[in-house]
Amino acid sequence: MIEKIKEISDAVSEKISQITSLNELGDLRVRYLGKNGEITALLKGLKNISAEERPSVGKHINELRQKVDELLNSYEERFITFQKEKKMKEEEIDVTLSLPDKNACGSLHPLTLAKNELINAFTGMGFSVLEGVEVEEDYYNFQLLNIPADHPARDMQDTFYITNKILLRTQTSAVQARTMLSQKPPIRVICPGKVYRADDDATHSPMFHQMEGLVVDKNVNICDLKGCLDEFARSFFGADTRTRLRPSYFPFTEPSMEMDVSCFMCHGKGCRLCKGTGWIEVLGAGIVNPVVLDNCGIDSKEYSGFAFGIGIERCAMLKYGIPDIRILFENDLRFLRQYK
Ligand code: 2NM
Repeated sequence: MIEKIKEISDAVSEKISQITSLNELGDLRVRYLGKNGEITALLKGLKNISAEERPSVGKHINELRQKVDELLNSYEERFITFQKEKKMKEEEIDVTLSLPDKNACGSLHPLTLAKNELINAFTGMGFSVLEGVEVEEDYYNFQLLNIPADHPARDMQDTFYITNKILLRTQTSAVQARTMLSQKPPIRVICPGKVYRADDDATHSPMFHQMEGLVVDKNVNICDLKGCLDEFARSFFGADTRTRLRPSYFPFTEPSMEMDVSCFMCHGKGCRLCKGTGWIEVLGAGIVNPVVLDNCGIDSKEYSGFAFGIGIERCAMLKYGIPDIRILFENDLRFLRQYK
């Protein structure tokens, strides 16, 4: 019996040192101290032992039972503490770490901002917005607009040709030519969009954005043109902006002119932005050449119109003080984030 007690004592010590979970600890408790456990069985067997030996053997068994119970309890405690600490370590949070900015969100590109402002200025005056195709036919891009075959714009050096007759549009006027062909006056449209020219330096990009406008109705004249563009200039560059028209030349308008706005940085005194002149050139415009109206199926004896073309990059560069057009297309986040 004493041997059996020693055997169990050793077995428990060995087994308990190998357990890896509370479940295994529970199993051990059942195996030794449970109703049908090995130590319980020893106690039950006491009745078969002689009366002289019974007290001493009984004492040993009780001591064993107590020892195993204490051992199991202490392991259980250690196990629970160990698991708690492990969990704490795993879930440790460094409250001094800075969080990723959950409120971070994108913003519109400065060109989109400028385009939206240009559109707002004109839709406020009753213009509709029209977009067309970027791959255009020579016929709509040049021919209808009175740009002759020997005009420099038609040169391979200036225009990206896809075939003899198909090209990347060099201006959005083609959209307006198509509009005149398909709609009856009164026409009041603006056409913002990408245009392409073989040009590349600090102020020119081979792809850039333009917004052209067209008004066709009865008795449209230069006063209408000036009133409309003055209104635009004050809306886009500020209420105190003054404008001036200078003569110019475009094949699709006659007469043609360019519009300057008073420099919004120095208010006309002369500075770096306006190169000391007090004026900044912002757009080209003119009375639609009667030839263009007739080409597009509108009777030039009954109707007249004015048209204009604005460079969106140029407007954005002026308004946001951007010195080089290429910055607009590099997508450097340090630049873009300034326009939130
Ligand atoms: C400009 C300057 C002047 C223009 C003309 C037309 C059309 F289709 F009516 F003929 N659209 N846009 C125009 C006139 C464009 O850009 C500097």
